[in-house]
Amino acid sequence: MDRTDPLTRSHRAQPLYRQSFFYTPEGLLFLEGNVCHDGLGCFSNLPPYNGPNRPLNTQPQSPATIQTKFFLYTRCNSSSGEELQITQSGVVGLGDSCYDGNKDTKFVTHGFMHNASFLWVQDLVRELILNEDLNVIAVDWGIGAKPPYVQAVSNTRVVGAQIAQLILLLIRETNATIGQFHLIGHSLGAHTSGYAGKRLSGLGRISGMDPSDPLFRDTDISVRLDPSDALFVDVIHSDSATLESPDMGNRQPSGHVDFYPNDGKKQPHCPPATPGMNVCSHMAAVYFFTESINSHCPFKAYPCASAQDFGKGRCLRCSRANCSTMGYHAYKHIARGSFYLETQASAPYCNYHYEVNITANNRVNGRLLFGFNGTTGTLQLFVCLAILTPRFRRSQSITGFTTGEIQTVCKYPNNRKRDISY
Ligand SMILES: [Ca+2]
Repeated sequence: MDRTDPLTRSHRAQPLYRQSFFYTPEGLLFLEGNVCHDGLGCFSNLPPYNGPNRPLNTQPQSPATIQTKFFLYTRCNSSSGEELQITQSGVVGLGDSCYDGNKDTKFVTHGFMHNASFLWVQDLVRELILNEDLNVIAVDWGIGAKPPYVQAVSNTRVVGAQIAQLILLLIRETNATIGQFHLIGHSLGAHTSGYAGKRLSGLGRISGMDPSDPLFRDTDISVRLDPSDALFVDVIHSDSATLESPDMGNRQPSGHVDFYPNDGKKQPHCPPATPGMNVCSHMAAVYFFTESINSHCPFKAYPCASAQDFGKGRCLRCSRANCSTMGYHAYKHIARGSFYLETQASAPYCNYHYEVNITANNRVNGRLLFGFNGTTGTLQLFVCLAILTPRFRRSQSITGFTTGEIQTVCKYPNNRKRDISY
């Protein structure tokens, strides 16, 4: 019979804290100090985990509270996930599962208030398996991802540590190598993937889909997703926050390549939303990434000095060396830096970007009519001209529609050939 004080017994069941408590103006309880969990190490929320850019913070909850689950999907079990459980002796369920260490492994990690049952997770898993014969592990930390946001933010550190722990076990127990692992995360799941990568040397890739902004902006690179977290880090910014508009996604470059579709905010297929509540734009990065996996349309993205310059059509020329493609196939390109592109206002979202270059041979005025025959249809286009003097060149970017990859361009007869060339 345990004769110790019930309060003491209760404390014994808890992780070891160096404790201090305080109440915020919102009435939430926060905890400062250091907490350790078996197999995962200790988590301090001293700087850089708090500071001017992260005024609110708390300790992560325990693995027993977060209850992270890992569900394996492969082509041999594409419709129902097989649960893999981490134990001190190894990965329970691995031997009887379809996991094949000779094949690449992707992790898909959700963000705040989501879980692995969300439709977008299932869609992404399905497209990955359709594209390639590989292992996909959906990470479910839905219990730890519940409000308050500041608690979910902190819990990502434990979930990231658990992902790293599972990867190391898979390497130990199968033929898998660290470079074969690719972590794909949305929102808080992007930073979660960064925490996993920080613990692993030589992780192959992390794809961040609109990494969260609140409590991450301008923090130390050890606190947020950054290029040091994997050999290749690609990031899509779709609801990026600015000083004027405190939205959900982080705008600062966070990868070897950063993509800013539609200037990285206010996606054209989304209805107008209150700043900070644009869930549609925040989710857009997921839909773009998912579509990119098996799409014939490449989501071609262009380097540019600014989104404003790109919007003015000044950056539509590039080569294979300095352009990239947003989404799943970004790793095939050697270009690094920030890239811009536009998408369509409804699914499928991938768009092509066209540019017409006209040189006047004589003094001309009026309008020109072109026809573009593309892989998905034919487009007629009027180009309105102000007065062009000889040898004056004009470029016009064309957005808002697509006709696929241009095959031929024809100029209608009312354009006098001697007047212009294009
Ligand atoms: Ca980092």
